[in-house]
Amino acid sequence: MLTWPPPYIPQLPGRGLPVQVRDSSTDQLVVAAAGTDATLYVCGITPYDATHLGHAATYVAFDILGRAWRDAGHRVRYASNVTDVDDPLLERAASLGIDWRDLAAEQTQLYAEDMTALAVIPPDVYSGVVEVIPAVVEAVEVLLAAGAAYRVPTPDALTDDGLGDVYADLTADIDFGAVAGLDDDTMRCLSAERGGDPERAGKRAPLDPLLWRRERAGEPAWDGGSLGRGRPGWHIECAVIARDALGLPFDVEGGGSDLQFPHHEMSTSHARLLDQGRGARVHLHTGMVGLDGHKMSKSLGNLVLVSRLREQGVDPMAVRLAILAHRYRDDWDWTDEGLRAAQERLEHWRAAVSGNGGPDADSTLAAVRAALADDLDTPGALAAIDAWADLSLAGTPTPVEGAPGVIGRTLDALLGIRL
Ligand code: 5CA
Ligand code: ZN
Repeated sequence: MLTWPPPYIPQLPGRGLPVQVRDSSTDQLVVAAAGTDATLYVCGITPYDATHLGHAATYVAFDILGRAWRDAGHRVRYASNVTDVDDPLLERAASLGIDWRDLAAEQTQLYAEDMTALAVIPPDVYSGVVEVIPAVVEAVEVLLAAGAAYRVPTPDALTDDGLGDVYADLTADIDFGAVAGLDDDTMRCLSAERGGDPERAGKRAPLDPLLWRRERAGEPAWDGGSLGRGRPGWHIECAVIARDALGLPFDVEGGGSDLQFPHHEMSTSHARLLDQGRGARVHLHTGMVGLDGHKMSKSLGNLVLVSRLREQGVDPMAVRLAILAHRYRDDWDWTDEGLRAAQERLEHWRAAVSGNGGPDADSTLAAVRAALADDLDTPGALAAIDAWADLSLAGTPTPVEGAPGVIGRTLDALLGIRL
């Protein structure tokens, strides 16, 4: 799948610190990348109702991780997906009376434009599910052959040839549950809420996730080799795309906190069984962005879209800055007030860097680096820039030539804010 153009990233003097993040599975601070190569998989959009502020906040958060990694000297490899065939997309296209492919293509394009405007560095590997169906089929065949998956009869399938849908048998994975650490009742509730089918008859256990769905009337389907025509389940898609793009184990698997269970629990379990090893070393989840106290979500329809704000003439850098004013792992509400504050901050910073000289920038750069290395503390980074800007506007007695340029490049390279 085509990505969007990468933003220019200016060079900074010196080097960033090793980046620590709080692993959402263990709640421990850990160094996010194990070696020189830093590998990241972030779950991409299901292309409808894109790109709302919740999506944007999640991708901006992981963009900050990628920038901090680069600054610390890592070679970053970033992979992401587009869930371009799945039940919610098909249902939305049906309710709009349009072809699901047209809806997916149009929304994926809009997402790319929004990401470009928000200066998000594009993934190195960017795959639609539709592009990786043969690899998914092969993976499901491997799990079946290993006894880690089983078939469930499908009397309602287009062709009742006895092959059935395929489900993962979670008892095959002794580490299942390690990603989210939830009890059974909670897992069952969340599974029902978030795309699972705990009530489906014929499964060995309620939580077992779908790997391959046989063709049903009116649904798209692809050649599935020995599985029969059908389409992939949700979690196996990310397991396969991440494995093929990054190898296993990779450093960080990320997304919003709504993905920790079941999606990342299941995709990590699939990855473990596919390669008898590990999925991601670290799981990282962003908080949920809400509006008026409710999670912003496609199903509730309480969305603020980046594209709508852009149409209204809002500076995308102000949108990005409004996001960065929050800790990535907190839940928070999008408000007009927050956007206004970001616009004012941007104006303040623009005025502060407009001179030739200013307060020494070295300690500010160091403070921004320290904040980002400390679990991506963007509010701390913004506070360091605020302090510099206040000094600059107050008029420093010993201005350093070129200091505003260093601050401008710091903002651009580390925070993705172009003044
Ligand atoms: N395609 C799947 C992942 S494989 C999916 O969850 N798509 S999505 O379009 O629903 O969400 C895209 C990303 O935005 C996910 O990482 C999701 O966790 C995140 N996200 C969704 N809603 C919010 C929200 N209100 N606040 C923060 N992040 C959100
Ligand atoms: Zn995913």
